[in-house]
Amino acid sequence: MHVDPGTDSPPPLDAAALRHALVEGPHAPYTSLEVVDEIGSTNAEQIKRAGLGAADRSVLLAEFQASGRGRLGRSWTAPPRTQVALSVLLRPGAVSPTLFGWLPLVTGLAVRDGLVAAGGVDATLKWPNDVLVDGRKISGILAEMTSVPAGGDFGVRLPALVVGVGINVSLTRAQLPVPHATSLALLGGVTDRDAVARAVLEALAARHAQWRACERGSGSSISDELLEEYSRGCSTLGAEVSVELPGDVVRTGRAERVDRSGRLVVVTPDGELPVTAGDITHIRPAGDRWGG
Ligand code: BT5
Repeated sequence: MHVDPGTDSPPPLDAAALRHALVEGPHAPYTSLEVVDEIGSTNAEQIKRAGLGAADRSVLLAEFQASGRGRLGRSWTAPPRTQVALSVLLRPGAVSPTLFGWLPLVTGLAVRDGLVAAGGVDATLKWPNDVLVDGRKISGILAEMTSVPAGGDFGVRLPALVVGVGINVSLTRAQLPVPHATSLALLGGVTDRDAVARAVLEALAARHAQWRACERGSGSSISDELLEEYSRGCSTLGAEVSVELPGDVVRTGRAERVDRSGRLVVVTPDGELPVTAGDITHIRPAGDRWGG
């Protein structure tokens, strides 16, 4: 499907300026950055490229995705040039599986950092990694893992991780795919997509470097610093939540903390329930922080 952005659509991303800021220069955080007009899914493409030998820390942005992916087979949609849609390929070498579980959370924290720094909005995290403003979803994240040949003669494979981020920038109310979504434009925030993309990619680079450093610093476990910073930004903590577990089981309780494995620990009438995967609904906020 080809979708014409139309004459009154927002301007295209400035790929050369983004490359200049993020790829060129001795301390640039990324190894390559490409902007394509249209693609099925930036995540799917980066997984394919990982198998073809694409480098660690390469970035792909798309002006439009015809089949953007959400979690659990759901879809992610937005009209051309209305969002920042990107995927970063990470080839971190041998990182412990305990740390893999944290990648989506650390990515959410980075997107929140970037939106607070440059988006002009007060964003919070809904566990594990939805980014919300005023309880509405402004950004979704999908982290996927594949494995690629390590090189050499032994058939060894190493993990490659693709981190996909979609941020709603200029969508109007009529363009929102679901009523519980929002966009920077609707919130009176910054609608310069180059500025938003740059800030979010800088924040991702910083948080992913902090995440990689955990392997050396705290023995394959998330650092206290990242755990505390994630917890501070997470509006799920302290809220009354309803947890939809696999198999259509629903439990309610108070979200108390995120543990070292990245699980959400919910206190229910039957005791503590550590949640690994599951959809969370915020029923009642913690204090005055409302998180949707
Ligand atoms: C997510 O899934 O939120 C992950 C979205 C990741 C999208 C990025 S874009 C770049 C990269 N390439 C990809 O192909 N994907 C990534 P989940 O939590 O399952 O939420 C999906 C649900 O969010 C859908 O079922 C809709 O209800 C809703 N949704 C779809 N489009 C949305 C949008 N633009 N804004 C807010 N909500 C949306």
